[in-house]
Amino acid sequence: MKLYIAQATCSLAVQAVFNELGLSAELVHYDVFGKTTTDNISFANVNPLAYVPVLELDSGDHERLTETIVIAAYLADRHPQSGLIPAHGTLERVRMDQLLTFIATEIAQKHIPLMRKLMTPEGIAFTTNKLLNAYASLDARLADGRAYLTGEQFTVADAYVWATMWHERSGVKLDHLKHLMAYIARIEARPSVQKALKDEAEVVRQHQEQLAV
Ligand SMILES: N[C@@H](CCC(=O)N[C@@H](CS)C(=O)NCC(=O)O)C(=O)O
Repeated sequence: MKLYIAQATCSLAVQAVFNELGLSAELVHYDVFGKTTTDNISFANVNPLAYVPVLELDSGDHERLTETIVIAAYLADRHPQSGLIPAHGTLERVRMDQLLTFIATEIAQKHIPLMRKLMTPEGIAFTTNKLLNAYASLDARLADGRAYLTGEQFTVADAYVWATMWHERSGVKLDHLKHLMAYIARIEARPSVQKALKDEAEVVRQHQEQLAV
C-alpha cells in the first residue's frame, strides 16, 4: 500500500496506526505548499481535493481511500485483535465513531483556518473558544486517571488527537489542561508515534534532496 502524507499533519495518525499494527506502507510525501510529491505524480490526480492522507490500496484497481478517520478505521478493522477500534455493530463502536467525528470536525478542521491565519479577529476568538471547549472535554474525560480516551487501551482516536495537536501553531493555549498534556506525553512515548515522526522526517528529507537536484 502507498500512503500519501504531508509534514506535521493528520496523516501522522494513519502512520501511527500502521505502526501500531506492525504494518508498513510506502510513504509518499506531498509538499502542501510546493504541490510536489516524492513519486512525481501530480497530486491533483491522486486526490482532486488536494489533501492528505490518501491510502492507495494494493488490490484491484488500486483504489485510493481518503479521510483520516475512514483510513484509520479501515486498517484497524482489518486487525480486530489489535484493540485499536471496537467491532462494528457494538455500542462501543458507535461511541468510537462519535469520538472520531468529534475530533475530525471540532478539533482537526477547526485548527486549519487558525493555523493558516485566514480569520478575522472575531473568527479567531470564536474558533479558539470552540477548540478550548473541545480540548477541555477531552481533559475532563481523562480526569479519572485513565491512560487513553476510552480507557487503558490505545485506540485510533488517541492517534488522531495526538496527530492534530496543532495548538501552538493555532495560538490556542492548552497548558492549563494538565490531564490532556500528560496524556499527550504518554502517547509521544509510544514507539509507534516515535517511528511515525522518524519516518516522516526521512521522507521529507528525501523530498528536499530530490528538489535540490
Ligand atoms: N477531510 C480530510 C481533511 C484532511 C486535511 O485537512 N488534510 C490537510 C492536512 S491535515 C491537508 O492535506 N491540507 C492540504 C491543503 O489544505 O492544501 C480528513 O479528515 O482527512
